[in-house]
Amino acid sequence: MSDLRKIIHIDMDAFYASVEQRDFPELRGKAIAVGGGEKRGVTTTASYEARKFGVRSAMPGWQAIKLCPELIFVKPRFDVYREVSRQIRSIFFEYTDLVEPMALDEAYLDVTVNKKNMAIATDIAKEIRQKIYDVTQLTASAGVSYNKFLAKMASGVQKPNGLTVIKPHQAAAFIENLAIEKFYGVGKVTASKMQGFGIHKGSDLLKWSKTDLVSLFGKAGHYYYDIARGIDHRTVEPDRPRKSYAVERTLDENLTQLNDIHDYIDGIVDKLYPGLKKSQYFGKTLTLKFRDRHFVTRTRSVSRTYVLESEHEIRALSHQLVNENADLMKDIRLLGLTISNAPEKQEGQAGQMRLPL
Ligand code: TTP
Ligand code: MG
Repeated sequence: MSDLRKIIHIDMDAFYASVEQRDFPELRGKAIAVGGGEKRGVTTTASYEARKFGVRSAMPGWQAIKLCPELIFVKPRFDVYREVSRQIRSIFFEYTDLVEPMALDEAYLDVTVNKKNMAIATDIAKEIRQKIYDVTQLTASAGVSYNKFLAKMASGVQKPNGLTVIKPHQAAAFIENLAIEKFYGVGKVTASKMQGFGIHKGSDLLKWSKTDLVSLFGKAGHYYYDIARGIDHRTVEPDRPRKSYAVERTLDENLTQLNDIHDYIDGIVDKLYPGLKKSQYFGKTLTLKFRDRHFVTRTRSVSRTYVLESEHEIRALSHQLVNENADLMKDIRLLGLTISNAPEKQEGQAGQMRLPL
């Protein structure tokens, strides 16, 4: 038994553009760009037909049409992309709960241990690609390897509609020949700086000591040193659904007066409520936490049958909890409020592009 992990990286092909070509058959086989338009705005992505002309993500519309005069601009439909994203994620969860979404169309899966007890990660990747196609009529590319960096690099090798495996004994050769600007985590600026030092591909990066890389690139130097050797210990971090949202404060001096405690609670609600809105987390239970000078910590809760969404109501219930426990409110040195008990199926925010460092 080896203790190597089995990581899969999945990335949909020309995601927004493929969805548009799926839903509007007249766009199939055509060079299309989603977003922007000829006069203004930028391209979010382009169909592979358009990429042949050099049209790319983040390219201004005027430039795209210059490269490809027959280009068709299509307006994005984010609701549809989000729906597809949900569909593919539920396929991932059939295999493992260790799913780390990186974008709507992209995720890492750790299938070392998986719900189907499948021994071969490549077989899982094959099945997932097939299921994605069956359910969405869209293609995805997959990379399989023993860490995130290599799985990510692998998924790009045979795009579109490809599956690439990098086995441990293949990693060194793969990295040695990989162009430095293709390394995940090496941005444009870093790549050109590296090229200035004669680092054009993995084999060049391999010659540099950790000390030198850190002195040139700061903390990121550790990462560059490791990935040149195929080392990446980052774990697959699932988006765990939030269980509660809390704000608490330790007080500078103990509060003895009930109205001071009420004032302080107002301040905590002022913090809590915007936080709930920002994280889009609302629940049915409000909990007051307080600690006295003997370090005895107590909690008192109140629940409603409905989700507490009104700031006014949360504030009123907070004061009510203080009043109901007025006899315990002596020499208070910590106060906190927590909202919990959200209805099921509240979705975790779908992580934005996260940098590896
Ligand atoms: P990507 O996976 O980077 O690109 P892609 O799926 O279009 O093409 P491929 O993976 O085959 O190379 O991004 C996924 C979607 O995110 C993409 O379809 C549109 C959107 N996107 C932007 O809105 N702006 C950008 O700059 C990029 C790169 C992507
Ligand atoms: Mg993609």
